[in-house]
Amino acid sequence: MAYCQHIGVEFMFINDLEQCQWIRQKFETPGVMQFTNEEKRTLLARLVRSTRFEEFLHRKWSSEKRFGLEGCEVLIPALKTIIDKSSQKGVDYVIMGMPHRGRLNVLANVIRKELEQIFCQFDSKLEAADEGSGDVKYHLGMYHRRINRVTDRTITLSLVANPSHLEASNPVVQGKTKAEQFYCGDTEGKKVMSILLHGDAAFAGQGIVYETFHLSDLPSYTTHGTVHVVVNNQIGFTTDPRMARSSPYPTDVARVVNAPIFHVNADDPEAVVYVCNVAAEWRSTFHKDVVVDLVCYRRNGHNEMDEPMFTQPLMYKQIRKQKPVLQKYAETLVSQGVVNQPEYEEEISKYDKICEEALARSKDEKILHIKHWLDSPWPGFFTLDGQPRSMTCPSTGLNEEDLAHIGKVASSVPVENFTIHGGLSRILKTRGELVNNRTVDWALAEYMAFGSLLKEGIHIRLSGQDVERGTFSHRHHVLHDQNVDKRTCIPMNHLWPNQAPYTVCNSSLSEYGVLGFELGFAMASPNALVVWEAQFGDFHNTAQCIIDQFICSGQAKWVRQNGIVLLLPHGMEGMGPEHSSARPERFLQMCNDDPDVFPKLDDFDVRQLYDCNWIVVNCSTPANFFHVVRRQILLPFRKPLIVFTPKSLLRHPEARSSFDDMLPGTHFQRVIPENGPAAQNPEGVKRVLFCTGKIYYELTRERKTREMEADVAITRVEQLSPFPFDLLLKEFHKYPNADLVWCQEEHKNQGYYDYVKPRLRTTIDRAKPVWYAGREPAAAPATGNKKNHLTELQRFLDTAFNLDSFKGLS
Ligand SMILES: Cc1ncc(C[n+]2csc(CCOP(=O)(O)OP(=O)(O)O)c2C)c(N)n1
Ligand SMILES: [Mg+2]
Repeated sequence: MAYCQHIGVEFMFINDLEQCQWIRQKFETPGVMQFTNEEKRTLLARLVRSTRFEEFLHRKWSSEKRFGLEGCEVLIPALKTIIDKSSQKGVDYVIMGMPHRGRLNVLANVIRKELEQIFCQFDSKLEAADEGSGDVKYHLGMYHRRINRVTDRTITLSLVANPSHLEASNPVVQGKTKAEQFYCGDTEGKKVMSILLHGDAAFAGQGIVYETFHLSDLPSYTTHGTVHVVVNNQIGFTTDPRMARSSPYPTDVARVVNAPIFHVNADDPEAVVYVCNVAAEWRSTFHKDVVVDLVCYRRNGHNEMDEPMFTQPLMYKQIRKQKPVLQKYAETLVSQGVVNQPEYEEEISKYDKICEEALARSKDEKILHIKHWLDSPWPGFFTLDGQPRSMTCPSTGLNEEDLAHIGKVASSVPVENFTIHGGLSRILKTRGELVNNRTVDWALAEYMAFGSLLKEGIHIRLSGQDVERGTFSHRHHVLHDQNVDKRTCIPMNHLWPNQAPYTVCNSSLSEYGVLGFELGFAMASPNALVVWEAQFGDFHNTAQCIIDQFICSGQAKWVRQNGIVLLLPHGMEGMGPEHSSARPERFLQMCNDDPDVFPKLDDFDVRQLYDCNWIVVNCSTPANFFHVVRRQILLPFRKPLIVFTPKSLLRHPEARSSFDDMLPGTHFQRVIPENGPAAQNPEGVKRVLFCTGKIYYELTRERKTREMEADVAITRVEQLSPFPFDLLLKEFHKYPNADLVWCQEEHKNQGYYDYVKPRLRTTIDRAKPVWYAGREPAAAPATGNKKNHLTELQRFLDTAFNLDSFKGLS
C-alpha cells in the first residue's frame, strides 16, 4: 500500500491482542491516510515556518551554533500534530523535554515563544538582568499558555530547561508531569501529558532513557504514557525507503522500552503527520508510551560550524544533491493543484516578514531576562518582581498537643480489623512509650515534621528504594495486614481531617532516574516537600548528573528554585567501603560560600540561606532534624537540602530528643554548643573539638571514660553549608585558652575537613591553627574489616583527647 511505503512499525512483542489489532488497523487498512486540501495546506505552512526559521537564523548569524533542524524540518509539523490531536482528546497541558537539535525552532514554532526573545539571545552585547550564570540559548526552558488554533482550546506548553547531558532531562520531565497531574487530580493522565524528544545516538546509548521508560509502569511514577519522538539522523542519507522500516538502533529497542516504535521517513510529511496522529491517539487510548522515529538526514554538520565532509564525504555529496523536503512537498501540492506557486511564495514571504519585524523589535531590547525563560513559574509564591515575600523564617517549633497527636498516630493502627506483624507491634509499642515520655527518636522526629506540614496543607512525597519501611526498618510508614493480601494502611494519611496528602513510594532500583523524577516533581510547586532517600548515601553517585547539573547549579543557570530534600544515610560503622559514605566532601566542594571571606552578619541566618546554592546539614539530634525539615517549607524561598542521615543513631539510646526541644519558639540549631561542665568554666577548657554528626556520640563517650569533661568542649556543626560563621565565632571567643581541633570519622581527604578548615580559620581571623583528628587519607571511603575499623577509631580518638598531640607543631 502506498502509504506504507515510508512507514515501518515495530510492535510484535506486544502481547495484548487488542493493542496489536489496534495498530494493525491503523496501518493496514487501505485508504486510511487521506488528507483534505486544507490539511495539506496547513502542513505546507508549518513546513514553511520550520524551514524558513532555520534559514533566517542562518542568514543573520551564519557563524553561531544553533543546532539547526535542516534535514528533519518535519519535526515541527510532527510535534504540532501530536499536540493538536492530544488537545482534541482533552489534554490541556503538555510538558516537553528535548535536546539541542531544532530546539530554537520548537520554541519559535511549537511553543510560540516571541521571536524577538529568541533573537535577543543571539546578541552577545546584551547584559543579563538576572542573577546567576545563565545558560546557552539552546538549553533554556519555557512556559507558555495559549489557544490551540486547530482545536480552539487553551493549551499550556512547557519545555523543561536542560543541561548538555543528553537525555538527563527525561526523568525530570516525567516528574514534573506527574506532579502537574497530581495537583490537578488528573489520575489517568487525561489532561496533562509529556512529550520527550531524543537524538538517535543518545536514545540508543544513554541508560537514563531506559531507566525513565521503566518508571512508566510504576503506579507512583507513571505519567500514563509519553509520546517519544526520535530525530533519527543516524542512518544518514538514503534514497532507499526500506531503510525507514528497519530499526536503526543497535539492539531491539522496541522490546527493551516496551513501547511500539513507528519508523517513518521524514522526507514524506504526510506519512509523518499520519504517524503522529496515530501515536497521539495510541497514548490517549491506552495511556502507554509510544515512539515515533523520524528517519531523516542531517544537511549540515553536527552544528553549523562543523564540516561533515571531513569524515563522511560520500554521504554528504549525496545529501547536497537532495532537494529540501519543503521544496519537494510544495512541488507535489502544486502538481496536485492544492496550492499554486504564487500562494506558496506568498506564504514564504509572509513568514520571512514576521521574522524580520521580530528582529527589528529585538534590537530595542537592552537587557536579557533569563526569567522570561522559566519553565515552571510559581505564581503567588514570590512578589511580582520575583523576590521572596520576607527575609525571615518563623519558629519551626510545634505545640505539645500536635506533637502528642502525631506521636499517637505514629504508634497505632488507625483502621479497624487490621492485623500487623508482631515485630511491628513491638516497634509501635516502643514508639508509644517514647511519646508518653515526651521523647522522640529519629523516626518519630521525621513523623512529627511530616505530620505537622501535612496539617498546614503541604503535600509530602517521600520516594526511594524501600522508603516505605525504611532501609533500616525504622520507618514503617506503610502497614501491611498480615491476613489480607495487599491490604495496606498509611497512618500518616489519618492525621487530620483536611490534611494534605502524603505520598510514600518505593521506587524502582534506580538513582539517576528516580532522583531526576523527584527533582522534576519538586519543580511543579513550592508548597510541597519532595524527599528522595538513597538506600545508602554512596549510591547517589550514579545520579551525579542530576546533582551536578540540576540540583547544585539549576538556580544559577535557569533562575528557578527547587526545594528538593536528599536524605543520604552516612556514617562509618565498619560496614565496608560501599555502605559508609554519602561523600560529604563532594557536596561541600560544590557549595558557593566563600571560604576566605567573613560575611556581614545583618539578618545573616536567613540571608545566607537565600544566597547559597544548597543547604548541607548533618544533624546529631532528632529534634534538629525535625526543625530542618520544617524550615525547608517555612522559609520564604526554596533551596535544595542535602541531609546526611544516620544509621546506628536511628536506634542509639542517646540520640533522642525531648518535646521541649520541638515546642513553639524552638528552631533549628545551626551549631549546638557544648552545654556540659566545660561550658560552665570556659576559661579552663584546653581544647575545643569541632565535629558534625554521629562522631559526637563517640567523642562524648570517650571524654567521659577519660574524665575530661571539664577540659574538652565539644561543639557540633549541624549546618555545614552555608557555614555558620557567626555562631562559631562566638564559640571561639568563649574558650580563649583552648586549642582548636576538627574531628571527623571520615578519611582526611574525605568528609568535611577540607571545607571546614579554611572557613574556621577565616572565622577566627587565623588567630590559631585548626588541627585535625580523624582517619588518614585513603582511596576507599572505609575499611571492610570491622577490627581495623575499631582500631582506626580508637587511634584518632586518642589524638583527639591527647592534649599533647599537637604540641610543638605549627
Ligand atoms: C551524556 C552526553 N554525552 C556526550 C555529549 C556530547 N554530545 C553532544 S551532541 C552529541 C551527539 C548526539 O547525537 P544524537 O543523539 O544522534 O543527536 P543529533 O546531534 O544527531 O541530533 C554528543 C555525543 C552530551 N551532550 N551528553
Ligand atoms: Mg543523530
